[in-house]
Amino acid sequence: MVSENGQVQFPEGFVWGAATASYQIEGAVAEGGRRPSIWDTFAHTPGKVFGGDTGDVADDHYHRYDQDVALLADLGATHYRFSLAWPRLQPDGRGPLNPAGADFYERLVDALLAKGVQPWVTLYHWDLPQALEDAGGWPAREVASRFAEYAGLAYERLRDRVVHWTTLNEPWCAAYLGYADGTHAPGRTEPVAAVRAAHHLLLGHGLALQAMRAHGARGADGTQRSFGITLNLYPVDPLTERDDDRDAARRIDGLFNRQFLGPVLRGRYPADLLDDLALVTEAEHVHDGDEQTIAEPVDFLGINYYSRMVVRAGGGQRHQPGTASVWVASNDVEFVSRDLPRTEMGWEVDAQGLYDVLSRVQREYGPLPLYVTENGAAYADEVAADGTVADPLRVAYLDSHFRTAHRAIADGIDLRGYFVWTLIDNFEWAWGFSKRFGLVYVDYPTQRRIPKQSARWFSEVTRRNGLLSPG
Ligand code: IFM
Repeated sequence: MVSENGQVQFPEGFVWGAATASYQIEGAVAEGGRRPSIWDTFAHTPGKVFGGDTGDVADDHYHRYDQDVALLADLGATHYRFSLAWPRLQPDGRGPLNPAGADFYERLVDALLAKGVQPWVTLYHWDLPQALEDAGGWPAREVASRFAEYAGLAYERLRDRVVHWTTLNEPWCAAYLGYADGTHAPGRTEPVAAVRAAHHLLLGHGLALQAMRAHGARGADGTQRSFGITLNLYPVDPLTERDDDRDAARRIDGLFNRQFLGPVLRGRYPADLLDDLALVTEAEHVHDGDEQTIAEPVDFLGINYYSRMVVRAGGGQRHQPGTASVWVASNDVEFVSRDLPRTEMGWEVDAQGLYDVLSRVQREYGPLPLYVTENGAAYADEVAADGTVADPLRVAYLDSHFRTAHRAIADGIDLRGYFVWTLIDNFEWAWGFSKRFGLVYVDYPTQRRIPKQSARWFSEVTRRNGLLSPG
């Protein structure tokens, strides 16, 4: 509902949350039996992460989770999306659960439930056990089975307390940043390996759903568990209606969006994507029955949205051997900047893009329940002399995106919830601690948490389940 003065009201029961990921916040990388992940190795490799930052301590959330859960409760969050660290639960990526790791997540989940915040688990947010990378990493088919084993064990342990289960976060990033351009762990620059990694991540997703459901899809109280995946999706627009620009947009959309939406929600890879990729690799790594496994039904789709891409055809070769690019078999495509405000990541602020993504998914792949599992912005926040942190740009960013989400719901899109990225400033991957996305500021030397202006604003949104008129 939108009132005449611009106030908006979200549907009753709308999920409001904040999201984080294990390696970005936990620290304690050598405690409780945890062993290295690919991100520990990568961050400790000189030159890979800005400023030489690592997740060794990060937000020290492993020791301070009680305080962080209290922050969530103060925000009025109904749900908290966080990831389990695979190397904490299965330090070498195989075998029984590590008791100390499982105890940590039980304590966290219990602390959330005690404050009335529902846990929303992601099984994989990029911290692959290093031992599995040493055995070939995601380009090796075996890792998909290892992931399913881990998912089944984690689910068995926590399913009585956790309703929502997400297999993967942003498999495009894990595959292409990790194995094609090497800007993320494990830092490999092998286009064929990246294509295989994407497939094995998706196969792992399908196998993990089967493994979890094999334990029963209900909790001890008889209520249904809910399973899904989170994809990062952007609209991809051609700069002009020229055929070559439209073809460039088709190819980038295929790599970024449809490579994942197709198999998960339609049970097949788009034929045009396979044709494009054939320039680099045939799809012999896709075995009979794999697409059926990947299409194991999901109960929801999580969407991470940050911006839009506008592209045009370039003059170069589609495949330039030796080029470390995420745009496998589309090295020629050029990305066009627009005259829009940008966040500290350099990402253009484009709230309408969220509407376009949600409506496209519902129209072409739905109907199915959708959640925005991440959206937010990095800005150069500073603590003022009076100890407060004013972040009006983040408030404006979130306000515009929440209003867009509301408009989508009013237009019949089945959007059920929204998680802000992120609860607290944290380790922003290759950018280390130099980018702040949090609703809560973290003073890293002291680990002091300071709720920003946006945190207070967000708690009003959750309390009202809506937005006041702008200005
Ligand atoms: O910090 C990341 C998160 O881990 C995955 N999605 C995008 C965020 C901002 O870059």
